[in-house]
Amino acid sequence: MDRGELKLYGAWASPYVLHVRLALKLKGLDYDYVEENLANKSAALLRLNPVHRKVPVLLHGDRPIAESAAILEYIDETWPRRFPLMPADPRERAAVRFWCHFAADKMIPSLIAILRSADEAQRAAAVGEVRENLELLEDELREGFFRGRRFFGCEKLGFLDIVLGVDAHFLRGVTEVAEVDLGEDFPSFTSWLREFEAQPEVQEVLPPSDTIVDFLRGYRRRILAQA
Ligand SMILES: N[C@@H](CCC(=O)N[C@@H](CS)C(=O)NCC(=O)O)C(=O)O
Repeated sequence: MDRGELKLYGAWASPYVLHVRLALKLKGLDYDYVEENLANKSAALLRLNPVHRKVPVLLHGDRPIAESAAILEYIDETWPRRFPLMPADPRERAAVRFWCHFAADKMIPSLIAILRSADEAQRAAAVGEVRENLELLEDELREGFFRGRRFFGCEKLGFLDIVLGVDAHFLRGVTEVAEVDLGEDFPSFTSWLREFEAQPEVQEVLPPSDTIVDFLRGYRRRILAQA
């Protein structure tokens, strides 16, 4: 494929953009990358994603695709033989989509709530939500549809590993910034996350924890200053 064919509009600290970058890395696809300033978005981004005006947007030739989950599915369906991301079985595909919605609708909002918490009561409520979410994931890994697997994608990373793994990498950063100690309460989740983070493609794509922590500290400082 011609390198000029794929162009990704992103922001380096966006988990949604990192989902796409990791999928492209696992697929072995080259692409041009445009770093957006989200405080002053380019005319190109506004034209390519007029509905949400957000990153990521993937441009394939002259076709823009927005929304990270839709982009991941597009990449997987366009290059199905390179490192398949979605399972073949419909029941398993449904489970993957279910937990991707869980990540977007419950996991990420609970992390943002911790970063935005302005007093101890808000912080405790947000930490409680994160704990509840982790308990659900822990149960899923131990007893649910994906039990007994090394990764959600079995022996190799799959669609759900990408989404939950990147988000969980940010969760680590959030717990450090907010000084939340999760202790040893989620052993299956913790060992899955460790294996995910040890994969060479993940290490190449994800910013180091320190960099994420600095970014999240800055984000929290700005939010609290506006309150
Ligand atoms: N549901 C979208 C969420 C994308 C998103 O929230 N992107 C953020 C960066 S993390 C963004 O572009 N924010 C800019 C804005 O809200 O104006 C997806 O999965 O792609």
